[in-house]
Amino acid sequence: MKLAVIGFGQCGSRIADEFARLNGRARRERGIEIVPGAFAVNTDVADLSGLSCIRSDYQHRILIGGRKTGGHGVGKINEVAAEIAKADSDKIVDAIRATRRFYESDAFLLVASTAGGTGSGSIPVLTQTLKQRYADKPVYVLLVLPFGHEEQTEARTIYNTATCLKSVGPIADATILVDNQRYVKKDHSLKNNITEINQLIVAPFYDLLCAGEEKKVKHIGARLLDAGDTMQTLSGWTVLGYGKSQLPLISLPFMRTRNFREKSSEIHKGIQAMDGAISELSLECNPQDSNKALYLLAAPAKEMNMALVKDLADYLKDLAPKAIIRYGDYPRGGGTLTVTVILSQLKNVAKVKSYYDQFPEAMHKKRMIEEDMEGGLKELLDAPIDIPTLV
Ligand SMILES: Nc1nc2c(ncn2[C@@H]2O[C@H](COP(=O)(O)OP(=O)(O)OP(=O)(O)O)[C@@H](O)[C@H]2O)c(=O)[nH]1
Ligand SMILES: [Mg+2]
Repeated sequence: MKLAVIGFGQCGSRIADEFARLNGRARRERGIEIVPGAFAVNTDVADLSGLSCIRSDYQHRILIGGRKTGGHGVGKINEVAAEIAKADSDKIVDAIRATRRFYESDAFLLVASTAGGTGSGSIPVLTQTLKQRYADKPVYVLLVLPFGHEEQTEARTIYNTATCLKSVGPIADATILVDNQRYVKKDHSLKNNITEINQLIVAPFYDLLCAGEEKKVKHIGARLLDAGDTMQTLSGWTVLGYGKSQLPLISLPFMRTRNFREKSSEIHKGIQAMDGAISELSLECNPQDSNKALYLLAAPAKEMNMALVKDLADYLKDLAPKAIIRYGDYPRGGGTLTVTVILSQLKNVAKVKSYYDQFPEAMHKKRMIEEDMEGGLKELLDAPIDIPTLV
């Protein structure tokens, strides 16, 4: 499956940059293309300059609202970003359309954080615009939810998140939710953490996108998972998971024989990777709430067989009994066995509901801050009468 990835705001652009890097890896390692176009859209010119893999021309790094913001961002006010995106949506679509390889993509993936201003305000507008202009290309959205401490300290966090979720949810073909807080590792500085978090966010896409694009027979699975399967699964609120098992040395090509014990360890490794994927989901949720699910098993060919693929399907069925389950295998090189899981069409997402529940209080706080600022400004303007003015 090939994606046109468009990042909005700083977080979205950095993750789109990570997708561009993933495409480079797919080209190098597997000789295939998975992201024929990666784009960054921002109101902040400095953030656009900080990217490394997205091409640096104006058609791939798209500055919007330049006249209104002077290239300095919208300072978390997502209503302003939405206005700017409405005014500049033609500019964005024209830039993307004009790029050489855009037409190869099967679907759009739009990415932004929900807590900032630019990303959370512009992503709903462009989701709608792209849905209207490209009836045959699904528009998927990946939204990054804020860290716990941001919810407590910044009044705009809940306001922006709730308005963004409400605006995107009903119009996107699927909304993939990623919770920053789930990726926090205490022993890193925030800068390193963010880069590492972004790599973890895109990791589940690698095998998933590559599997259907393979051209070499030895890399085509007995049960091939292609773009159609993924598109049939992605719908509504969605989470992703990715689990990995290190394979024993026996998997090296010169050690081919194995006994029944090693065979049972093969199943164990598969279950272990599936457990890893489920416990590391991009957002905490109950798998029982999903109506559509998918998993992809990727490992060297001799580490997989249809019995293992089927066992894992049964295992996922136990976890998500109501879901229609699609699955496939992807024989590839390397010393690991990985399982990628998508749980989609979730009918209940506690975290989304908690943002909606907190909204009235966030709205109240936002008003208080605005009134406070207006009051303070007025007090400053009401200078004592005996001070002379110069104009
Ligand atoms: N995972 C991840 N989160 C990020 C990254 N950069 C920022 N964030 C999170 O995104 C939110 C802030 O949004 P940004 O994307 O920086 O804001 P923006 O869309 O550029 O909007 P403004 O700067 O307000 O115009 C916070 O919750 C940050 O923790 C990133 O590279 N990766
Ligand atoms: Mg910004």
